[in-house]
Amino acid sequence: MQKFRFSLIGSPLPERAPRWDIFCAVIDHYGDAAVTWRLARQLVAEHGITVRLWIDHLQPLAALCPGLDPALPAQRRLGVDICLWRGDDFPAVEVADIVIEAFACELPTRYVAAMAARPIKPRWLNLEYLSAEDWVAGCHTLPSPHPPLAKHFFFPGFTSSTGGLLRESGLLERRDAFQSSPTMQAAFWRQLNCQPTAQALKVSLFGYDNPQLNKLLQAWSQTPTPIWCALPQSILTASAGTWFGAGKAWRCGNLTVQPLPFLAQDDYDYLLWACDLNFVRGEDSFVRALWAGRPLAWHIYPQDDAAHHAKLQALLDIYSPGLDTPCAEILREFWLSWNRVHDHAPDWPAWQAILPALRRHHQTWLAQLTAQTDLATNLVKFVSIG
Ligand code: TRH
Repeated sequence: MQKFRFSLIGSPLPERAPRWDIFCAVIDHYGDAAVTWRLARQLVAEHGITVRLWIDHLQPLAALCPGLDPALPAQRRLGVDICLWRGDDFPAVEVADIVIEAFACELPTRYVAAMAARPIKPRWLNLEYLSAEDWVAGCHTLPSPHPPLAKHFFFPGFTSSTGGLLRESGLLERRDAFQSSPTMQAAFWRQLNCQPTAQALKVSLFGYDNPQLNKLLQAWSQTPTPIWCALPQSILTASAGTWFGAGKAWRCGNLTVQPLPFLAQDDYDYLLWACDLNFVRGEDSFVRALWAGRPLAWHIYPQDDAAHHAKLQALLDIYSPGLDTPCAEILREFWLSWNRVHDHAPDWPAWQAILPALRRHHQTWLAQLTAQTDLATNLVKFVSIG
């Protein structure tokens, strides 16, 4: 366990262990809760930090962490104090030493006033969304003055000039142990009460509503080799059910789809590790699929102004180098069509043909990412140097 000493603005170092407050406003889906919960757990488990997670909706967190009771406004899980927070009706609590505002959520006025009133001002960071765009490195750790406080931007990212990616210690070793053990994999499938078709390509499918799904299912049903698709609960479950037809088995040609409940966050990792190809979305499932070490198709979080197109392109630009040109083009085309940047049907036969090359490439690329420091450690280092 690594520990750092913290300097607070204009102050001597405190005697006691530092306390962190992480604030999360759930915009939609699971990502905001998923990232802040993952970070909070890692800070407690690996850095010995006392963490309160203030979150304005407990339901998404309860889906990720089944032991959590969404009816309880305050509870402790895995060492993290989880507190329900609603708008500006905020209790008078002692301000933490380090305050993380996730994804530019607005902190309660009363809390900010208490931060400003503290003789020793807390460190205040805005943890931003993940993007591979070039400008991120230039904005990472920039200050934003809020006299008498100072807030700093902290950007996750893919290079050592950014805050890095969430990756808990020992994750890759646990993944390797699982992926090299048929016994562990069989036990996992048993626990989910399902049995992948023998010799099938195993695919997991998680994403946003997507009119391209029907074309993909059609292509999968016509492949010469079997495809077995694990479908944890998402909006795609209903779409796939409609495609198969009410009351019908989820089988067509060489395709079998296995609907699953929404899995606990830690179990979802096992699913990603157990599959040959993962369709993921948003931010956190995408990062977890990277660490799974298997090829992936990413449905990026769609934004009204199509700002996500540039983000998708930026990721392709850093991910593709090293792939030969035809493979890089197939990868790009497939991701663009899955994200409906254009309306061509996803070219499954072309994609399937390059899967072995993609798998090799992914592992090489991942080795570079793995060499970088993880986001939680970078955060702890940043606040420790003042
Ligand atoms: O749910 P999301 O679409 O969240 C989104 C994105 O984070 C987006 O960038 C953000 O702007 C928006 O929220 C507000 O996708 P994401 O980020 O992948 O989060 C899903 C989480 O759910 C992730 O931690 C994986 C987890 N998960 C499970 O725990 N069990 C499951 O069965 C599945 C399918 C996912």
